[in-house]
Amino acid sequence: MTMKLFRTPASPFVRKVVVTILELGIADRFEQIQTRWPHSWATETVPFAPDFAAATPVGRIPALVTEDGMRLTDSQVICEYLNAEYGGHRLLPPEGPARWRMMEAVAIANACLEAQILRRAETLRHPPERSDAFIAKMQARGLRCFAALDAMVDRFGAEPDLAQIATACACGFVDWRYGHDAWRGTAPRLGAWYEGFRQRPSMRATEPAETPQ
Ligand SMILES: N[C@@H](CCC(=O)N[C@@H](CS)C(=O)NCC(=O)O)C(=O)O
Repeated sequence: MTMKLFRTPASPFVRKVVVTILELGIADRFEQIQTRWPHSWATETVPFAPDFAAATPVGRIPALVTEDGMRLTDSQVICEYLNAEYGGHRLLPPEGPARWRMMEAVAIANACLEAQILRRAETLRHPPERSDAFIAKMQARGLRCFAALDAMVDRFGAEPDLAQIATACACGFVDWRYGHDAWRGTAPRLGAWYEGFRQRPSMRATEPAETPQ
């Protein structure tokens, strides 16, 4: 039985999961199901296809239904599940100081992604509801996260791991959605590292594109 992954091409959280799948070499175990999101997703509950509604009570992507029917609804949980059950913990150690050092970067990269998506949702609102102050707050949070990740680049190893994957997806999303953000100015070493990591086949195969509405 295959696992079902609900996805869109725009979501950086989905991208984290798909890059993880490709790096683990387990793509043949998944059926990837596209979901549709009209721009009103930013403020309203949009109609869900029945299979997506059955897969997640949260109504967000990524959502995974495992081979034994478990429903996992968060990209970090999904990546850790795949790493543990199908990857022999190759992308994140199961315990010990090395795990927590990696998780320190993972948490910052995930917060950076969250700020980018909250900013996107706010941008999709129409004036006068849209708050430029909130958008600026999310932009500033993202830039602080990039600066913090810049200071962690030295610990990234030659082999990919979940910290690098989450970080690269944050860099990729900001370039795609907010190309005018000067994040490389505050994070030059991260920018240089990303130029290498983005050439990996897993990253090239998951370049973001607009979500079907
Ligand atoms: N913490 C969650 C965040 C997932 C998330 O925010 N997904 C967005 C797309 S990038 C979504 O589905 N938004 C729809 C909504 O909030 O209604 C994760 O890591 O999976």
